[in-house]
Amino acid sequence: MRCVEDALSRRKLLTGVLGLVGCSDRFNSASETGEEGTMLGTVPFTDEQADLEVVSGEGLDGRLYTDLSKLKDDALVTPNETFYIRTRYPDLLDPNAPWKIALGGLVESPRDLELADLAPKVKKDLGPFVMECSGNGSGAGFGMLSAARWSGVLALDVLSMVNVHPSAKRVLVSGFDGHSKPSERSTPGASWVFTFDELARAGAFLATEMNGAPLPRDHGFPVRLFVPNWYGCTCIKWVDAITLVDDDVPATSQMQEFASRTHQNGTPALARDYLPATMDQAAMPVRIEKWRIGGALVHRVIGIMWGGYQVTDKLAIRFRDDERFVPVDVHPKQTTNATWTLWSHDWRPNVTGEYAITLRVDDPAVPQKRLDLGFYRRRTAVTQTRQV
Ligand SMILES: Nc1nc2c(c(=O)[nH]1)N[C@H]1C(S)=C(S)[C@@H](COP(=O)(O)O)O[C@H]1N2
Ligand SMILES: [Mo]
Repeated sequence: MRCVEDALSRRKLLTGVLGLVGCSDRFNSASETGEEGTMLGTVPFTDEQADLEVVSGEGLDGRLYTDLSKLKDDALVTPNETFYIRTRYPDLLDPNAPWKIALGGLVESPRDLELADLAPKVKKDLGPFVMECSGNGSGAGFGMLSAARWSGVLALDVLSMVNVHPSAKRVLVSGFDGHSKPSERSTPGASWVFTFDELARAGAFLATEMNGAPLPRDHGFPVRLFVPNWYGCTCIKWVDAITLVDDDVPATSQMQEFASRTHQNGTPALARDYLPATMDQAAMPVRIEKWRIGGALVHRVIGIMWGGYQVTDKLAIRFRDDERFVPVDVHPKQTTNATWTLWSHDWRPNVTGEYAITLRVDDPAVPQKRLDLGFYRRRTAVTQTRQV
């Protein structure tokens, strides 16, 4: 790492004055070379006009988009107030009624679980985990993506509270979706079917707390499902039923609605024909800073990588489709796929004009469906090159 090798001694000298530590501050303010530059401002992405961090709409059309440009290495958890929202608290829910989850289907004796039954099994601080809406996109400033620390009860611990019949092969998790206003875009009735193995492998849990506070209403109060590394559409909010089912159950309306966004082969009729709605390795830029460093202009592109099934050090970037991909600088190294990791890249374009920023992982062994599709491409206009 250039930063460590060349700049550490100089940085040490500066540390006392500027309060900088190592070079992880690169995502915040200091220059990569250790030579102090001046940040001149930020450059916007082209054609992205989403209103960020304001709640809009109601019920199934309720939204809030997280402002990812604020991500910094000391601010990698999204506060509850600005965590993205897809579907707001159903107005037909009574927040004061005692909560019950009907645990039934192919079990010996069905029962209603109360919050008091779950409380002793809550595991604190299971996170941080990212969650992304499978319908994320430029219309939302790509802000249907956030990370939080979660507490909750592992799904397998919930299932161990009943005797499961041997014919039970899958688990249907359903949430309340009573909205008095019909939606303009979405189908009500949130539910998803999982195998035991999928729940176990993902470490799925019924979340009761988010960032150390009770779940906010819009995020599923009092109980939601969280499936680490699966798309948000599987993370059912206001969970009110868990039903053990056999291998022939139909796909739910939610699974069908989200089939293309979770990259299924068509829209299968049966739950067992769905692929896990997991997130392949993904990455995108979230902020472009303009710096003057030693008389030269540098566009510092800051971004995130998330999703994926194994850590990688092969993330690469290009700015035009006819360019070669060059490695980006991930520091500190990616150590987990559970939450996002920051990267940065100092870019010195020679000509002004429009650029399309594309990332990919230079490793054929790493599944990256959405990167292959150019799903997270963001464009920017360069109005100034080299000299300042
Ligand atoms: N009951 C219910 N649960 C739901 C939904 C819904 O409409 N109703 N939307 C799903 C979708 S598509 C996403 S992306 C996540 C969003 O969770 P969040 O609003 O807490 O970010 O919730 C999921 N759980
Ligand atoms: Mo979603």
